[in-house]
Amino acid sequence: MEGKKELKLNSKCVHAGIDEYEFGPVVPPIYQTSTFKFASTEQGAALFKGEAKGYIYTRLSNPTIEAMENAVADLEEGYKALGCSSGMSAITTALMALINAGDHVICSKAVYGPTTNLIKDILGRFNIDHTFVDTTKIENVKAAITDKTKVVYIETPANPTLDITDIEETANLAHENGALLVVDNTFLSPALQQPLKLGADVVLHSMTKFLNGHADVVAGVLVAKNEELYLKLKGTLKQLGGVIDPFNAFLVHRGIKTLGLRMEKHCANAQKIAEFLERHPKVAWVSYPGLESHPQHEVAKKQQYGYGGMISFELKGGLEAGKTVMDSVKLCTLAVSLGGVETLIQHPASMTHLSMGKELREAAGITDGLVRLSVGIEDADDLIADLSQALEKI
Ligand code: LCS
Repeated sequence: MEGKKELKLNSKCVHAGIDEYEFGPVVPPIYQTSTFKFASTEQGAALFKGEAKGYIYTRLSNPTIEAMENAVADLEEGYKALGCSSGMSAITTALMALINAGDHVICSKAVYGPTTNLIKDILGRFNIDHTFVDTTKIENVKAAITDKTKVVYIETPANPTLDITDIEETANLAHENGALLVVDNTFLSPALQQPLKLGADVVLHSMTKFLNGHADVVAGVLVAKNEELYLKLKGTLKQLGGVIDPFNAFLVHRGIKTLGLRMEKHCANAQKIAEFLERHPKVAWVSYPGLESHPQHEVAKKQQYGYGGMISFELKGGLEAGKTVMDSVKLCTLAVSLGGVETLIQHPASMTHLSMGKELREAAGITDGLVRLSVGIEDADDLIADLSQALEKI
Protein backbone atom coordinates (compact mmCIF):
# COMPACT_ATOMS: atom_id res chain seq x y z
CA MET A 1 0.00 0.00 0.00
CA GLU A 2 3.02 2.30 0.21
CA GLY A 3 2.33 3.81 -3.21
CA LYS A 4 -1.27 4.63 -2.28
CA LYS A 5 -0.51 6.76 0.78
CA GLU A 6 -0.85 9.96 -1.26
CA LEU A 7 -4.40 9.25 -2.44
CA LYS A 8 -7.31 11.44 -1.34
CA LEU A 9 -9.99 10.15 1.03
CA ASN A 10 -12.51 8.44 -1.28
CA SER A 11 -9.79 6.84 -3.42
CA LYS A 12 -8.14 5.57 -0.25
CA CYS A 13 -11.43 4.18 1.08
CA VAL A 14 -11.93 2.19 -2.13
CA HIS A 15 -8.37 0.91 -2.46
CA ALA A 16 -6.95 0.75 1.07
CA GLY A 17 -5.84 -2.71 2.13
CA ILE A 18 -6.54 -4.25 -1.29
CA ASP A 19 -3.63 -6.38 -2.45
CA GLU A 20 -2.89 -8.85 -5.24
CA TYR A 21 -4.45 -12.28 -4.69
CA GLU A 22 -4.16 -15.62 -6.50
CA PHE A 23 -6.63 -15.82 -9.46
CA GLY A 24 -6.95 -12.01 -9.46
CA PRO A 25 -10.10 -11.34 -7.40
CA VAL A 26 -10.80 -7.61 -7.17
CA VAL A 27 -12.15 -8.09 -3.65
CA PRO A 28 -10.08 -9.82 -0.92
CA PRO A 29 -11.21 -13.45 -0.53
CA ILE A 30 -12.64 -14.57 2.80
CA TYR A 31 -10.16 -17.01 4.32
CA GLN A 32 -12.77 -18.67 6.52
CA THR A 33 -10.33 -21.01 8.19
CA SER A 34 -9.15 -21.29 11.77
CA THR A 35 -5.77 -22.78 10.86
CA PHE A 36 -3.21 -23.00 8.04
CA LYS A 37 -1.34 -26.03 6.74
CA PHE A 38 2.46 -26.10 7.12
CA ALA A 39 4.60 -27.37 4.25
CA SER A 40 6.85 -29.21 6.73
CA THR A 41 7.61 -29.38 10.45
CA GLU A 42 10.59 -27.20 9.72
CA GLN A 43 8.45 -24.51 8.05
CA GLY A 44 5.91 -24.68 10.91
CA ALA A 45 8.69 -24.16 13.45
CA ALA A 46 10.15 -21.30 11.38
CA LEU A 47 6.71 -19.61 11.24
CA PHE A 48 6.38 -19.84 15.02
CA LYS A 49 9.86 -18.37 15.48
CA GLY A 50 8.97 -15.52 13.12
CA GLU A 51 11.70 -16.62 10.73
CA ALA A 52 9.33 -17.40 7.84
CA LYS A 53 6.45 -15.45 6.30
CA GLY A 54 3.01 -16.98 6.29
CA TYR A 55 0.03 -17.82 8.45
CA ILE A 56 -0.32 -20.17 11.40
CA TYR A 57 -3.67 -19.79 13.14
CA THR A 58 -6.44 -17.19 12.74
CA ARG A 59 -6.24 -15.83 16.30
CA LEU A 60 -2.65 -14.85 15.42
CA SER A 61 -3.26 -13.61 11.88
CA ASN A 62 -5.36 -14.22 8.78
CA PRO A 63 -5.13 -12.62 5.31
CA THR A 64 -8.75 -11.34 5.30
CA ILE A 65 -8.27 -9.73 8.71
CA GLU A 66 -4.90 -8.30 7.68
CA ALA A 67 -6.41 -6.69 4.56
CA MET A 68 -8.99 -4.86 6.71
CA GLU A 69 -6.33 -3.91 9.27
CA ASN A 70 -4.14 -2.45 6.52
CA ALA A 71 -7.09 -0.39 5.29
CA VAL A 72 -7.78 1.10 8.74
CA ALA A 73 -4.06 1.75 9.41
CA ASP A 74 -3.81 3.49 6.04
CA LEU A 75 -6.85 5.69 6.76
CA GLU A 76 -5.63 6.59 10.26
CA GLU A 77 -2.05 7.05 8.94
CA GLY A 78 -0.80 4.78 11.68
CA TYR A 79 1.92 2.15 11.79
CA LYS A 80 -0.38 -0.91 11.83
CA ALA A 81 -3.82 -1.93 13.06
CA LEU A 82 -5.28 -4.88 14.96
CA GLY A 83 -8.84 -6.11 14.41
CA CYS A 84 -10.75 -6.86 17.61
CA SER A 85 -13.99 -8.72 18.32
CA SER A 86 -15.70 -5.51 19.55
CA GLY A 87 -14.95 -1.93 20.50
CA MET A 88 -14.84 -3.04 24.15
CA SER A 89 -12.25 -5.69 23.23
CA ALA A 90 -10.12 -2.94 21.66
CA ILE A 91 -10.43 -0.75 24.78
CA THR A 92 -9.70 -3.64 27.18
CA THR A 93 -6.69 -4.71 25.13
CA ALA A 94 -5.27 -1.18 24.95
CA LEU A 95 -5.56 -0.61 28.69
CA MET A 96 -4.24 -4.07 29.63
CA ALA A 97 -1.30 -3.60 27.26
CA LEU A 98 -0.30 -0.14 28.46
CA ILE A 99 -0.98 -0.21 32.22
CA ASN A 100 0.47 -2.12 35.17
CA ALA A 101 -0.85 -2.62 38.70
CA GLY A 102 -0.20 0.54 40.72
CA ASP A 103 -0.52 2.83 37.69
CA HIS A 104 -3.08 5.59 37.24
CA VAL A 105 -5.38 6.37 34.29
CA ILE A 106 -7.06 9.66 33.49
CA CYS A 107 -10.28 9.27 31.52
CA SER A 108 -12.76 11.76 30.10
CA LYS A 109 -15.88 12.08 32.27
CA ALA A 110 -18.15 11.61 29.32
CA VAL A 111 -17.38 8.34 27.54
CA TYR A 112 -19.37 5.28 26.49
CA GLY A 113 -20.88 3.88 29.73
CA PRO A 114 -19.11 0.48 29.76
CA THR A 115 -15.72 2.19 29.28
CA THR A 116 -16.29 3.94 32.61
CA ASN A 117 -17.24 0.63 34.22
CA LEU A 118 -14.22 -1.15 32.77
CA ILE A 119 -11.84 1.45 34.24
CA LYS A 120 -13.63 1.85 37.57
CA ASP A 121 -14.82 -1.67 38.37
CA ILE A 122 -12.58 -4.11 36.49
CA LEU A 123 -9.22 -2.30 36.36
CA GLY A 124 -9.93 -1.11 39.90
CA ARG A 125 -9.82 -4.76 41.04
CA PHE A 126 -6.26 -4.97 39.72
CA ASN A 127 -5.04 -1.98 41.76
CA ILE A 128 -5.19 0.47 38.88
CA ASP A 129 -6.26 3.90 40.01
CA HIS A 130 -8.27 6.34 37.90
CA THR A 131 -9.58 9.90 37.76
CA PHE A 132 -12.51 10.91 35.58
CA VAL A 133 -12.11 14.53 34.51
CA ASP A 134 -13.70 17.01 32.16
CA THR A 135 -10.96 16.79 29.53
CA THR A 136 -12.45 19.65 27.50
CA LYS A 137 -10.42 21.88 29.86
CA ILE A 138 -6.70 21.10 29.84
CA GLU A 139 -6.24 22.51 33.34
CA ASN A 140 -8.38 19.64 34.68
CA VAL A 141 -6.05 17.09 33.08
CA LYS A 142 -3.04 19.03 34.42
CA ALA A 143 -4.48 18.93 37.94
CA ALA A 144 -5.17 15.18 37.77
CA ILE A 145 -1.90 14.00 36.26
CA THR A 146 0.66 12.38 38.59
CA ASP A 147 3.92 10.49 38.12
CA LYS A 148 1.82 7.29 38.23
CA THR A 149 -0.35 8.34 35.27
CA LYS A 150 0.51 6.07 32.36
CA VAL A 151 -2.49 6.63 30.10
CA VAL A 152 -4.72 9.59 29.35
CA TYR A 153 -7.84 8.17 27.70
CA ILE A 154 -10.19 10.45 25.78
CA GLU A 155 -13.25 10.05 23.63
CA THR A 156 -13.73 13.00 21.29
CA PRO A 157 -16.45 13.81 20.43
CA ALA A 158 -17.75 12.12 23.56
CA ASN A 159 -20.64 9.71 23.77
CA PRO A 160 -23.29 11.08 24.24
CA THR A 161 -22.56 14.71 25.20
CA LEU A 162 -20.47 15.50 22.09
CA ASP A 163 -17.91 17.22 24.32
CA ILE A 164 -14.71 17.86 22.40
CA THR A 165 -11.21 17.47 23.80
CA ASP A 166 -8.24 19.19 22.15
CA ILE A 167 -6.18 16.19 21.03
CA GLU A 168 -2.89 18.00 20.33
CA GLU A 169 -2.90 19.89 23.63
CA THR A 170 -3.74 16.73 25.59
CA ALA A 171 -1.09 14.67 23.77
CA ASN A 172 1.56 17.27 24.60
CA LEU A 173 0.60 17.33 28.27
CA ALA A 174 0.52 13.52 28.49
CA HIS A 175 3.94 13.22 26.86
CA GLU A 176 5.50 15.91 29.08
CA ASN A 177 4.44 13.74 32.02
CA GLY A 178 5.57 10.39 30.64
CA ALA A 179 2.04 9.18 29.80
CA LEU A 180 0.48 7.96 26.55
CA LEU A 181 -2.62 9.37 24.90
CA VAL A 182 -5.27 6.86 23.77
CA VAL A 183 -8.14 8.27 21.68
CA ASP A 184 -11.49 6.63 20.99
CA ASN A 185 -12.25 7.96 17.49
CA THR A 186 -15.52 6.02 17.06
CA PHE A 187 -17.78 9.08 16.74
CA LEU A 188 -15.96 10.52 13.73
CA SER A 189 -14.01 7.73 11.97
CA PRO A 190 -10.67 8.46 10.26
CA ALA A 191 -12.56 10.21 7.45
CA LEU A 192 -13.25 13.12 9.83
CA GLN A 193 -10.42 12.97 12.39
CA GLN A 194 -6.94 11.45 12.51
CA PRO A 195 -5.78 11.57 16.15
CA LEU A 196 -2.34 10.02 15.45
CA LYS A 197 -1.49 13.02 13.27
CA LEU A 198 -2.34 15.25 16.24
CA GLY A 199 0.01 13.40 18.60
CA ALA A 200 -2.07 10.48 19.95
CA ASP A 201 -0.19 7.23 20.56
CA VAL A 202 -3.03 4.76 20.06
CA VAL A 203 -6.36 5.32 18.34
CA LEU A 204 -9.22 2.88 18.64
CA HIS A 205 -12.71 2.39 17.28
CA SER A 206 -15.84 0.47 17.76
CA MET A 207 -16.01 -0.57 14.10
CA THR A 208 -19.59 -1.60 14.88
CA LYS A 209 -20.31 2.05 14.09
CA PHE A 210 -19.21 4.30 11.21
CA LEU A 211 -16.29 2.21 9.89
CA ASN A 212 -18.57 -0.71 9.05
CA GLY A 213 -21.55 1.58 8.72
CA HIS A 214 -24.32 -0.95 8.13
CA ALA A 215 -25.38 -2.05 11.63
CA ASP A 216 -24.66 -5.71 10.85
CA VAL A 217 -21.30 -6.31 12.57
CA VAL A 218 -19.86 -6.00 16.09
CA ALA A 219 -16.12 -5.30 15.84
CA GLY A 220 -13.30 -3.06 17.03
CA VAL A 221 -9.83 -1.96 16.00
CA LEU A 222 -6.62 -0.61 17.51
CA VAL A 223 -4.17 1.50 15.53
CA ALA A 224 -0.66 2.12 16.87
CA LYS A 225 1.55 5.10 16.16
CA ASN A 226 4.73 3.03 15.97
CA GLU A 227 6.14 -0.49 15.92
CA GLU A 228 6.90 -0.60 19.64
CA LEU A 229 3.31 0.17 20.61
CA TYR A 230 1.95 -2.13 17.91
CA LEU A 231 3.96 -5.09 19.26
CA LYS A 232 2.79 -4.35 22.80
CA LEU A 233 -0.86 -4.24 21.70
CA LYS A 234 -0.50 -7.27 19.46
CA GLY A 235 1.14 -9.36 22.20
CA THR A 236 -1.70 -8.53 24.59
CA LEU A 237 -4.52 -9.03 22.04
CA LYS A 238 -3.25 -12.42 20.93
CA GLN A 239 -3.11 -13.65 24.55
CA LEU A 240 -6.40 -12.09 25.66
CA GLY A 241 -7.95 -13.49 22.49
CA GLY A 242 -10.55 -10.84 21.60
CA VAL A 243 -9.76 -10.90 17.88
CA ILE A 244 -12.11 -10.21 14.96
CA ASP A 245 -13.16 -13.13 12.75
CA PRO A 246 -12.52 -13.24 8.97
CA PHE A 247 -16.14 -12.79 7.88
CA ASN A 248 -16.67 -9.70 10.04
CA ALA A 249 -13.32 -8.32 8.83
CA PHE A 250 -14.54 -8.81 5.25
CA LEU A 251 -17.80 -6.97 5.98
CA VAL A 252 -16.02 -4.06 7.67
CA HIS A 253 -13.55 -3.81 4.79
CA ARG A 254 -16.50 -3.68 2.37
CA GLY A 255 -18.15 -0.97 4.49
CA ILE A 256 -14.97 1.12 4.46
CA LYS A 257 -15.20 1.56 0.67
CA THR A 258 -18.11 3.99 1.13
CA LEU A 259 -16.87 5.57 4.37
CA GLY A 260 -15.98 8.92 2.78
CA LEU A 261 -19.31 9.18 0.95
CA ARG A 262 -21.32 8.13 3.97
CA MET A 263 -19.58 10.56 6.32
CA GLU A 264 -20.24 13.43 3.93
CA LYS A 265 -23.99 12.67 4.00
CA HIS A 266 -24.03 12.01 7.79
CA CYS A 267 -22.45 15.44 8.31
CA ALA A 268 -24.75 17.31 5.90
CA ASN A 269 -27.88 15.71 7.38
CA ALA A 270 -26.79 16.21 10.99
CA GLN A 271 -25.99 19.89 10.40
CA LYS A 272 -29.50 20.48 8.97
CA ILE A 273 -31.21 18.53 11.75
CA ALA A 274 -29.18 20.23 14.49
CA GLU A 275 -30.14 23.64 13.07
CA PHE A 276 -33.81 22.56 12.83
CA LEU A 277 -33.79 21.36 16.45
CA GLU A 278 -32.02 24.49 17.70
CA ARG A 279 -34.75 26.66 16.13
CA HIS A 280 -37.63 24.50 17.41
CA PRO A 281 -39.65 26.10 20.26
CA LYS A 282 -39.98 22.81 22.18
CA VAL A 283 -36.21 22.18 22.30
CA ALA A 284 -34.24 23.34 25.37
CA TRP A 285 -30.72 22.80 23.99
CA VAL A 286 -28.83 21.01 21.21
CA SER A 287 -25.27 19.75 21.30
CA TYR A 288 -23.70 19.37 17.85
CA PRO A 289 -20.08 20.36 17.13
CA GLY A 290 -21.15 22.06 13.89
CA LEU A 291 -23.31 24.61 15.72
CA GLU A 292 -21.69 27.89 16.74
CA SER A 293 -23.39 27.45 20.11
CA HIS A 294 -21.29 24.32 20.81
CA PRO A 295 -18.75 25.28 23.50
CA GLN A 296 -15.86 23.63 21.63
CA HIS A 297 -16.98 24.55 18.10
CA GLU A 298 -13.59 26.20 17.42
CA VAL A 299 -11.63 23.14 18.62
CA ALA A 300 -13.80 20.93 16.39
CA LYS A 301 -13.13 23.24 13.45
CA LYS A 302 -9.39 23.00 14.09
CA GLN A 303 -8.96 19.26 14.57
CA GLN A 304 -11.85 17.69 12.63
CA TYR A 305 -12.53 17.54 8.88
CA GLY A 306 -16.29 17.56 9.54
CA TYR A 307 -18.69 17.68 12.46
CA GLY A 308 -20.04 14.13 12.28
CA GLY A 309 -23.43 12.47 12.41
CA MET A 310 -24.15 12.50 16.16
CA ILE A 311 -26.46 14.97 17.92
CA SER A 312 -27.71 15.15 21.48
CA PHE A 313 -30.55 17.37 22.66
CA GLU A 314 -33.00 17.93 25.45
CA LEU A 315 -36.59 19.09 25.22
CA LYS A 316 -38.14 21.80 27.38
CA GLY A 317 -40.53 19.12 28.66
CA GLY A 318 -37.52 17.03 29.86
CA LEU A 319 -37.60 13.25 29.98
CA GLU A 320 -41.36 12.86 29.49
CA ALA A 321 -41.30 14.97 26.33
CA GLY A 322 -38.21 13.04 25.15
CA LYS A 323 -40.06 9.74 25.62
CA THR A 324 -42.99 11.05 23.57
CA VAL A 325 -40.63 11.92 20.71
CA MET A 326 -38.77 8.60 20.90
CA ASP A 327 -42.08 6.68 20.93
CA SER A 328 -43.57 8.74 18.09
CA VAL A 329 -40.85 8.68 15.42
CA LYS A 330 -41.63 6.58 12.36
CA LEU A 331 -38.63 6.89 10.03
CA CYS A 332 -36.05 7.14 12.84
CA THR A 333 -35.62 3.86 14.74
CA LEU A 334 -35.63 3.60 18.53
CA ALA A 335 -32.45 1.57 19.10
CA VAL A 336 -28.98 1.87 20.63
CA SER A 337 -25.74 1.77 18.63
CA LEU A 338 -24.84 4.40 16.04
CA GLY A 339 -22.99 5.12 12.85
CA GLY A 340 -25.11 3.05 10.48
CA VAL A 341 -26.89 4.24 7.37
CA GLU A 342 -30.22 4.34 9.23
CA THR A 343 -31.11 7.07 11.75
CA LEU A 344 -31.32 5.80 15.32
CA ILE A 345 -32.67 7.55 18.40
CA GLN A 346 -32.10 6.49 22.02
CA HIS A 347 -32.10 7.59 25.65
CA PRO A 348 -28.59 7.32 27.21
CA ALA A 349 -29.64 7.66 30.89
CA SER A 350 -31.81 4.52 30.71
CA MET A 351 -29.90 2.70 27.96
CA THR A 352 -26.25 3.10 26.85
CA HIS A 353 -25.15 4.96 29.99
CA LEU A 354 -27.38 3.27 32.59
CA SER A 355 -24.50 1.17 33.97
CA MET A 356 -22.46 4.32 34.82
CA GLY A 357 -24.89 5.20 37.62
CA LYS A 358 -26.63 8.54 38.14
CA GLU A 359 -23.78 10.22 40.03
CA LEU A 360 -21.16 9.71 37.31
CA ARG A 361 -23.72 10.49 34.61
CA GLU A 362 -24.61 13.81 36.21
CA ALA A 363 -20.96 14.71 36.70
CA ALA A 364 -20.45 13.99 32.99
CA GLY A 365 -23.37 16.20 31.91
CA ILE A 366 -25.54 13.26 30.83
CA THR A 367 -28.90 14.55 32.02
CA ASP A 368 -31.99 12.36 32.39
CA GLY A 369 -33.67 14.30 29.59
CA LEU A 370 -30.82 13.94 27.05
CA VAL A 371 -31.89 12.25 23.80
CA ARG A 372 -29.24 11.04 21.35
CA LEU A 373 -29.62 10.88 17.58
CA SER A 374 -27.34 8.98 15.23
CA VAL A 375 -28.22 10.66 11.97
CA GLY A 376 -28.24 8.29 9.00
CA ILE A 377 -27.95 8.89 5.27
CA GLU A 378 -31.67 9.15 4.46
CA ASP A 379 -32.89 12.43 2.95
CA ALA A 380 -32.67 15.21 5.53
CA ASP A 381 -36.15 16.54 4.65
CA ASP A 382 -37.72 13.17 5.46
CA LEU A 383 -35.89 12.99 8.78
CA ILE A 384 -36.90 16.55 9.69
CA ALA A 385 -40.54 15.80 8.76
CA ASP A 386 -40.44 12.72 11.01
CA LEU A 387 -38.91 14.57 13.97
CA SER A 388 -41.34 17.43 13.39
CA GLN A 389 -44.44 15.20 13.59
CA ALA A 390 -42.99 13.50 16.72
CA LEU A 391 -42.37 16.91 18.37
CA GLU A 392 -45.99 17.85 17.58
CA LYS A 393 -47.12 14.96 19.79
CA ILE A 394 -45.74 16.59 22.95
N1 LCS B 1 -16.58 3.39 22.08
C1 LCS B 1 -17.65 4.14 21.80
C2 LCS B 1 -17.48 5.62 21.64
C3 LCS B 1 -18.89 3.55 21.69
O1 LCS B 1 -19.94 4.32 21.39
C4 LCS B 1 -19.03 2.14 21.87
C5 LCS B 1 -20.34 1.46 21.78
C6 LCS B 1 -17.88 1.41 22.18
C7 LCS B 1 -16.68 2.06 22.27
C8 LCS B 1 -17.93 -0.07 22.38
O2 LCS B 1 -18.05 -0.70 21.15
P1 LCS B 1 -18.69 -2.17 20.94
O3 LCS B 1 -17.98 -3.07 21.88
O4 LCS B 1 -20.14 -2.06 21.22
O5 LCS B 1 -18.36 -2.46 19.51
N2 LCS B 1 -21.43 2.34 21.79
C9 LCS B 1 -22.69 2.00 21.78
C10 LCS B 1 -23.74 2.95 21.90
O6 LCS B 1 -23.61 4.15 22.08
N3 LCS B 1 -24.88 2.33 21.77
O7 LCS B 1 -24.73 0.97 21.70
C11 LCS B 1 -23.31 0.67 21.67
